[in-house]
Amino acid sequence: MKIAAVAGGVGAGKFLRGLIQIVSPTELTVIVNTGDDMEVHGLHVSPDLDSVTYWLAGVADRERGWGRADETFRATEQLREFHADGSWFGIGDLDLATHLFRTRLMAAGERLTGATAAIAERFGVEARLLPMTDYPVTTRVDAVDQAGDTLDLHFQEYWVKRGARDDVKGVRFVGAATASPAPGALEAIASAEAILLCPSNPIASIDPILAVPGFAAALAARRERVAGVSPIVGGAPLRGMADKLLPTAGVEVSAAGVAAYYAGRGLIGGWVIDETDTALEPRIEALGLRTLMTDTIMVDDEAAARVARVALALAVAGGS
Ligand code: FO1
Repeated sequence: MKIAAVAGGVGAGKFLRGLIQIVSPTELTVIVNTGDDMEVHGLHVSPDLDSVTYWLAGVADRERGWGRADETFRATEQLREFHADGSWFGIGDLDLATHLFRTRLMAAGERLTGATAAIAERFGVEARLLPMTDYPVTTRVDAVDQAGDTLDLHFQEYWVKRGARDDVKGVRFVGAATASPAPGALEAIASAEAILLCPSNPIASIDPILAVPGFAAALAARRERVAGVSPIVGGAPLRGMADKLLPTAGVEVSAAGVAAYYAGRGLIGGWVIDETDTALEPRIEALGLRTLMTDTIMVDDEAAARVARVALALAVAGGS
């Protein structure tokens, strides 16, 4: 069965690691957010692509969520002693090898799509990983600091450098309007029997993908076969900062709020929610969505496989 998945970083990685316990990874194409990509120390860093790669390869740090297991940060510690620009971003020593390899490939003329495929292949990842686009697209956060000054921040400056302490006024995806989907991405959505929207941050991870012309229409054309997993459980994000960003788009921080956010754009036919959100089911069904409930907390691969099985069943139940 051909499957396409639309993904951010850590939540998506955990979920996809579960998915490949129950389907052949060779059937899977993952379209990944690159709005968080950043140049640090002259290197092209793609946090969400790397998170998905590491989770699928079984080398992710399960506690931290991002980066590699058994990681050290000696190079970053040295860079901090140098007071190097960008050294607030904690690049692990093993992770550094990925960025060096990617940057070299791209300097030699490879596009991000080709570099991503090469990295995935080196990690033994059998799923096809695609960046959302080969064009530069950057997620910028318009914020106000405690002194009342306005800030225009790269997403990683907002999240990592400043610890999400600023008041967010809006999020923009610079470059998205003139970008094109990576080769093969729209075709993967068009030909999949099931399309899964991973439990990722709707504003920071999924919206950048939807901002690239073509993706929203491709999903809408297959909406009955698109099932999403709520990243919000009991009114709080599974992890990350969705609770801070959703209100900026006028979205209620609940499984029903995020369902409405996607359904209002005609993007999904099914929505998986956590058992603790049972009371929200009538509201979600009133949006015209099929729902299924399970324990969506992905404590291990087995739990993630259970969530993936439910999402897959919901997508396939959407018919042709
Ligand atoms: N997240 C942090 O909270 N602090 C870091 O220093 C940090 C470094 C980092 C390096 C490489 C990488 O692939 C991810 C990294 N992340 C770090 C995670 C990242 O900022 C976010 O989790 C994602 O961009 C959100 O999807």
